Amino acid sequence: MQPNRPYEAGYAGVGLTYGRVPFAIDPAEFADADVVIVGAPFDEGVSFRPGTRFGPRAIRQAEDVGAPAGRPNMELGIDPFTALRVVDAGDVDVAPAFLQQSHAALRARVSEVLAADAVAIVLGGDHSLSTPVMQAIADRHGADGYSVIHFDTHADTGLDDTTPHAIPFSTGVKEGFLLGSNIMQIGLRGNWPYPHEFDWMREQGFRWRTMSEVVELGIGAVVREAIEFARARAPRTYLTIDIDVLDPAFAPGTGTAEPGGLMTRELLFAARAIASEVDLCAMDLVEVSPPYDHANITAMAGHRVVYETLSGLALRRSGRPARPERS
Ligand SMILES: [Mn+2]
Repeated sequence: MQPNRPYEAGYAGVGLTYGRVPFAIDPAEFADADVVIVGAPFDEGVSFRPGTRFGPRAIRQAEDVGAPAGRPNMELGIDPFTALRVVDAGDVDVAPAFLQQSHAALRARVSEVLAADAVAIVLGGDHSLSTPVMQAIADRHGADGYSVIHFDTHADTGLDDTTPHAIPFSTGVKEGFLLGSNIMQIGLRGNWPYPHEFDWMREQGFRWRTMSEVVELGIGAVVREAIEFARARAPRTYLTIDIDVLDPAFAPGTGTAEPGGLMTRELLFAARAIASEVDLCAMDLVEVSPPYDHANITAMAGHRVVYETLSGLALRRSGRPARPERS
């Protein structure tokens, strides 16, 4: 089902699927899909400012291209919407104020996508959604069957079990659906995690690059390191991107902004490079909070991070080298 006219201006129409791809809510329709987009509009897991329940809709509506205009990726020379069959399954059936029930719905939905051998791309929603996403991946491939590349200001490895969006990666290790030695985190800054939490992360084998290390080494070197790390640890990779890894100048619309982060162009490069060089099983883009956004800056960044991920995935599936448009 296609929610728009065959040809429609970028500002017209309901435009409620990501990139105006076909809507496919029945899991039977996932069978021939390469990628299934899933919205997870809940924010009961946050520690500070809620609002990410409005994220999936804002990211989808950040589209500014008509349908079905071509969207060839200038840096790769491939159009992901032509090279891949991408469908949008809409949002999971969330239960207001019942985070566990919303998590269960997302775990079930991602399991259906993985069972169809498609890549799940989840639009958040707060970062607690990584818990059901990783549970679904581990259900299918085992805890040792996947690695994680995680972009974030915060490590989300809280040890007090109180705030759901601050603990998915510690919970995963404690409950056995994530191996601590299989995760690399990029962009950490600010004051948290605290030293005792970093000690725990070291003990579990976590790897990370702080924002200062990214500045010193360069985003290219850090992304290369992450790709090699992920490929060495497991046959497939889960890419999870908290939009607050961006500087608030580039992503003001988020709940726990922290100055001193990545530029949007660096994150777009990273998503494109990683998706073109690892075998992704799932990806998510979390913590876009439209009530704090200005001029759709953050929603647009989230939309484009997903687009670059799709582009990299399309290139990898094509089996050919990139053909960037150069003079
Ligand atoms: Mn996070």
